[in-house]
Amino acid sequence: MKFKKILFHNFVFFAITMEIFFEPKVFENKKRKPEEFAEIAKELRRDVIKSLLLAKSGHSGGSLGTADIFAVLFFGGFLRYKPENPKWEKRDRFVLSAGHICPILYATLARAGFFPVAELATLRKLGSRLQGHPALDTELPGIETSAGSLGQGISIAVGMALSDKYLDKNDRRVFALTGDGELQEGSTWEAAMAAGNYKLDNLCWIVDNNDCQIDGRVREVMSIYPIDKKFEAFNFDVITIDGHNYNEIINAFEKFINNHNNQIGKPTVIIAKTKMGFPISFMTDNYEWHGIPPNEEQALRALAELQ
Ligand SMILES: Cc1ncc(C[n+]2csc(CCOP(=O)(O)OP(=O)(O)O)c2C)c(N)n1
Ligand SMILES: [Mg+2]
Repeated sequence: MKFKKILFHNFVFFAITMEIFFEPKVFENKKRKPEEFAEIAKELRRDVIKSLLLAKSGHSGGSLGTADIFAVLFFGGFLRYKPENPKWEKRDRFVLSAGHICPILYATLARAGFFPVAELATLRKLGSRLQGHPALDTELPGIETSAGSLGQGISIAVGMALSDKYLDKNDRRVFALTGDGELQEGSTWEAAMAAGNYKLDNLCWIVDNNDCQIDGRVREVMSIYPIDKKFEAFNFDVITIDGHNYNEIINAFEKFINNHNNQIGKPTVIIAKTKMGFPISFMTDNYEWHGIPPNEEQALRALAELQ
């Protein structure tokens, strides 16, 4: 009986994975109307679901919940990059400090043209460039640093912004995204203190404030609130937004870019209120989706919701 069940299960998985196809569509990085981001974010979310299903492991919740932010940052003309020349010296940098949600970064980089979209099917496979956390040694185009040990990516981002502003004296901007549970890492506050002290107006720190972490609500596990007051105390320009509202995301990035252009002498933090797993009905705002992939049936339901 058990054997039959396993056979059936494998058959269903095989049948479904045969259906999984990544249409090789890429998106331009240009100024867009807010409503244009909906279709891009949907494509990114479909990529996340498909690659996690094929990997049979990985982090669904944060990857889905931040898709709207990724769509605007990479495809709205805010982050400057050239996919055909990933090391272009005038590029801005994006650092995913919350390295565990790399499926959304991989989907974004692929859809921007950094590497073939079909490679998304190799997530977490042995020998793949798409490891479970971003790793520099895989030489995946578009990855600026390894990350995954919480708190480290943001410190690296602060170091990048410091050297850009004071050593190289260039025009580069550094964008970095941390989780909110990640703010429980002491080193994040050391990074914040340094960024504020050194007036890093070339740094845009995005906090994915979903109030969920690996095993509960952030406010219940160990509260990091009030986040805004803490960053204000460290000399940040604080912008709080609904992380699923394209207008608000666009305005926040525009504000940061003005802050940088006007050399306000403060880093910017965007506290993005998001929902883990959004907008999938059975995942939304549920921390149990922090670190698991959908099974076949769940993936099909999710893809149907993303039509
Ligand atoms: C230093 C360190 N400690 C623990 C972990 C394991 N870990 C990975 S993600 C995570 C939860 C982080 O919460 P949050 O930043 O809110 O991310 P979300 O669950 O919202 O995706 C933990 C504890 C880690 N990667 N690094
Ligand atoms: Mg979180």
